[in-house]
Amino acid sequence: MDVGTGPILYSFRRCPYAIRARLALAVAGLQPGRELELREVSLQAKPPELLTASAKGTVPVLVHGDRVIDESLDVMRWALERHDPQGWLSGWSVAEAGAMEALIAENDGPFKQHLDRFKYASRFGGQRGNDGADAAELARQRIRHRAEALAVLGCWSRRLEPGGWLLGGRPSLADWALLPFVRQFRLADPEGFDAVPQLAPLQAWLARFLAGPELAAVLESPWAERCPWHSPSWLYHLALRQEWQAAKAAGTYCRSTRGQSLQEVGFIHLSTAHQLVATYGRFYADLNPAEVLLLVLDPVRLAEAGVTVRLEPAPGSGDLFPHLYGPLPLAAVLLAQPVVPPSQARTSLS
Ligand SMILES: N[C@@H](CCC(=O)N[C@@H](CS)C(=O)NCC(=O)O)C(=O)O
Repeated sequence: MDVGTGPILYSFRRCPYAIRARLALAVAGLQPGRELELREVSLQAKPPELLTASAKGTVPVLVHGDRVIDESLDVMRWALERHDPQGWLSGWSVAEAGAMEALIAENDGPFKQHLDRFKYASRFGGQRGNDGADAAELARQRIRHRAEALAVLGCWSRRLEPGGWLLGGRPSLADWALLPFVRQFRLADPEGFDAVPQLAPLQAWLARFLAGPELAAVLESPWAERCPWHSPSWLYHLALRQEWQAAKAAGTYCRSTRGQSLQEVGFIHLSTAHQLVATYGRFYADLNPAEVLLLVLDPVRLAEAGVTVRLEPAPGSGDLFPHLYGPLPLAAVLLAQPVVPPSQARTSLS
């Protein structure tokens, strides 16, 4: 299978749903850059390609030919149906398969609800404010959701005792599907989690996962590029951090490229996704990468703001580059993210 014709996975490094999908794809032997194209996205600016594939806009999404799989469990099953060398899905009795389904439903339903309301209490707190009454109510809700989540974890912990895995002596789909969420629960309050004596079997189960090669593999490159994928539907501009900050304060960005203004040049230099590596290498590679930002621009918003983009030849290059005639409308900037130099990013700037 070639990348380009093979499956594409839209993913987000930290997302527990995406982590479990990547765990299954990895065990099935589908590696990014070889059997699969990995597109790390930003949840703040989802690329049009992802939203066209699946309008609900969640990750992970796997696209293979005409097929779109936009639920993490379905991605896991799709991968394991191709190759399940460790028997995550196969070799279980009907009753065990039923128990697996029930555990996953409990995780994705009530446990995830309590986890979110414990971890992100303020997002779910309704009316927010600085007044003490609201803060006290939020704190009470947080404690309640933690207790409810711990009750679910207690049940799972008791299941682990006979063999160390949720269904006994070997890991199943349920273990791999739940582990990223229990990891997330612990991350919200590691000391608190580690201090619950009734959870000893679950703590050991999680610790083995945290120390194991499977999780490390899918949190590292190439499985988990930190830099979002560059969409061919977007345009890009490399900016100096200081100049971008000044522009935001002033409400207008008028730099053309490094050391030159819009007024001097007549347009702002932009790049397409495939031109970024070369543009960075030619003009910014000698700078501290922390001083360079990659601005992600939405051409639709540029057009709505009434500015013109023309594709024009750049001197010394056979390529046509997008040139923006007028100040950059700040509303068209979807993201301003620290640049990741190609040497650190593998595929991320290409
Ligand atoms: N049921 C979906 C849930 C996926 C999900 O909610 N992913 C989160 C990230 S962890 C997401 O994409 N949220 C959309 C957003 O934040 O805009 C699945 O299992 O794939």
